[in-house]
Order: sequence, then structure tokens, then C-alpha cells
Amino acid sequence: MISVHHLNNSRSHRILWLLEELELPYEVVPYQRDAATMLAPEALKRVHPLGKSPVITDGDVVVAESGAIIEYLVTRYGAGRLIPPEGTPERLRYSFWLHYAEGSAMPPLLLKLVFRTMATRAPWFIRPIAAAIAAATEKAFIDPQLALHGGYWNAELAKTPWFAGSAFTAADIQMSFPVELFLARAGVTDNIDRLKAFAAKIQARPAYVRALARGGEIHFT
Ligand SMILES: N[C@@H](CCC(=O)N[C@@H](CS)C(=O)NCC(=O)O)C(=O)O
Repeated sequence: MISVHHLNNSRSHRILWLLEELELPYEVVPYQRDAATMLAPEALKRVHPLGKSPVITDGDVVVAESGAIIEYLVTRYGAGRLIPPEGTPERLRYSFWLHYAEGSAMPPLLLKLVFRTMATRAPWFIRPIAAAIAAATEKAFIDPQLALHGGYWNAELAKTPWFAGSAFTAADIQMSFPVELFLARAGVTDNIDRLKAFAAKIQARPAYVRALARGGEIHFT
């Protein structure tokens, strides 16, 4: 039995969604974030030393990292579903988005959160300085990067309906988290029409909805 060690309100939703798309049996092992720090509980480190979610177990096999989990599940159980045929241009695009989502798309989104948090949670006596540093860093570095990445996704989705091409694949599942977070967090309003359409399309998929019912709602902020 596949067990998904699922942290509430997290990237782990993508794995539940993938399993629902593949119509595979699985169990959800739930973990709750600490209300103050938002970190995962220590118990998750008993599954994998990093203590991050998602992580899955499948018999003796333990797989961490969303991209690696998606590769494992699609290769082992997909029977050719949700992945373009080998040797096609779509397969290369699929591979690109699968790696890009966590390697390049997420870092500026995480930086945005870190600097926003710094500005609002610094000790009161340095808060104005922290806020000024955060605002300057966001303006000079983070916001232009967000506009660059978001604009690129939007342009790519103008060429093909899904990230890897004409068919929905697991690359769309992997890119869903950056896209949904981007729409909520980046503060970018130009060149996002295709991103909005993509988000609406994925959120209407029955498997996406079933995954939310199993794992709980996600609040993108
Ligand atoms: N690149 C990793 C990121 C894993 C990760 O940072 N997960 C977050 C949840 S979205 C987490 O476990 N946070 C809790 C913590 O760091 O304690 C992946 O895609 O699996």
C-alpha cells in the first residue's frame, strides 16, 4: 500500500492529486504544521531525515521530493499515463517542467514569503528598518524575478494548453503549486491570463477535488 505522509496545507496535495488521477489505492498519514512556526512536526523525521512533506512509503521504499515521487509513481504504476512517449519533444518538455518547478520556480516565491515575514515579524524596535530592507530587496531582485518566471509560464501556456504540450501530464501537477502560489503571492497582475485559466482548469478536475477532500484545503498566501 502506498502511504502519503501528508502535511496539511502543503505541496503534498500534488501527490494526492496524482494518485487520484492514476486511480491508485493509497492511504494518507496526516501531519499538522506547528501553528506558530508553520514547520512540520518532528514525527516526519522518522519517515525521512529531512522531515519534509511530501514523502511516500511503498513497502520498504521511501521516496522524498515531489519531483522524485512523481517520477516514481508514474514510472512504477502509471502504465504510460500522464507522461509523453519517450523520445518525443513533449517528453523533454515534461522533464524540464518536472525539474524546473522546484529547482527554479519555487525559490523566488519562497524568497517573497521570507522577506514579507521578515518585514512583519521582526522585533518592533527594528521593524521599520527590516521593512525597508525587505521592500528594497523585493523591488530590486525578487519582484523582477517573479515577473520573469510568471511571464514565461504564461507565454508557454499560450502556445500549448498544458505545460508539456497538448495533453495533460504529471508535469502540470508538478507546476500547479508554483502557479497557484504565484497567483496568490507574487503581486503580478500583467501577463497572467493563461495562468488564471490553467488554475481554473486544474481546480475543476475531479481528481484535484477528490485530493482536497482526502488531504484538506490549501490556502495559498
Ligand atoms: N522541494 C521539496 C520541498 C519540500 C518542502 O519544503 N515541503 C514543505 C511543505 S510545502 C515542508 O515540509 N515544510 C515544513 C518544514 O519545512 O518543516 C519537495 O518538492 O518535496
